[in-house]
Amino acid sequence: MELWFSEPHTPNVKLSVRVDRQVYSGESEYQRIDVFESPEFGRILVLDGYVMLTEKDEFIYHEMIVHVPMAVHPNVKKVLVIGAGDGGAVRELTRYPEIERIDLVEIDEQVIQVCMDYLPRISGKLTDERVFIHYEDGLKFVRSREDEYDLIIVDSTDPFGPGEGLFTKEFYGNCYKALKEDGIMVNQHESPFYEADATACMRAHKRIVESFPISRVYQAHIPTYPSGHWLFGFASKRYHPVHDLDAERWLEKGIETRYYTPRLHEGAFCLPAYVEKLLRKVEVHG
Ligand code: AG3
Repeated sequence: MELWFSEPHTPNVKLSVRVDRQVYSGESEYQRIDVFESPEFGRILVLDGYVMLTEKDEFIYHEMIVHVPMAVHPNVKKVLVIGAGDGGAVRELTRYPEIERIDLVEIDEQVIQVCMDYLPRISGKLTDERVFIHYEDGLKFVRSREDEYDLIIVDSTDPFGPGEGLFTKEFYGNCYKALKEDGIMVNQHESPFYEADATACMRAHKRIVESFPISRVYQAHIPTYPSGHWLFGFASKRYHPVHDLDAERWLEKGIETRYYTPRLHEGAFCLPAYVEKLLRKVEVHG
């Protein structure tokens, strides 16, 4: 008997991955949570039917969402991570000894529990003593913060369901306020390729451009996400993502990576013409 997990990427396209077994299935207060074991991608975390990560390609996403801002900002001490109950972004952050405190805000306690139980290679650093977990809505959490963080990482789900509020103008404005005067916000920015994703992408970009003086988009290749072509947003009050990249300083830290390099960092901000055009549309016409 063959078992397959499928995620529809559009009404006409789906990604199917052969699975050996379903390791976990449950319904939390917020969403359905599934974990599968697969021969090609290892364990797969699925929320409400959407692939959040697989053991095989999660390093690409987590390295790109963390090391890009870390190689730009010269002095990150306090970080806020929103969403990302799987702990992947936190794992990459804990590799920097200079970081003193990481606040992780995840609305769904059950996601953290399931990842601790079934995805230890990803969630393993959630127990680091610098990590403080808050089971709260990220939207509400940032409302009351001011001038507090050097870096905010928004590692949300897609812009529907529990993650919807993390794509609003109000949320980005509050992130701006919660950042110190030279703070950086990085967010997962959806894919530019299929129409519905591209619309979400443009909407998010428009709101970020309106909230931050510096706002650029960068890309990575993530095989299990829709189209495999994924974007991230880099928004900042002072630092430019490429001009202020300090490759030497980052290399001296001796952090071993499998995807990120400072050379790739520069290249990641060079976008395909159709993506530039898409983004320019909302930049110019407000
Ligand atoms: N968060 C973004 C996942 C988006 C994937 N979308 C989809 N499969 N339709 C990933 C969380 C990893 N820490």
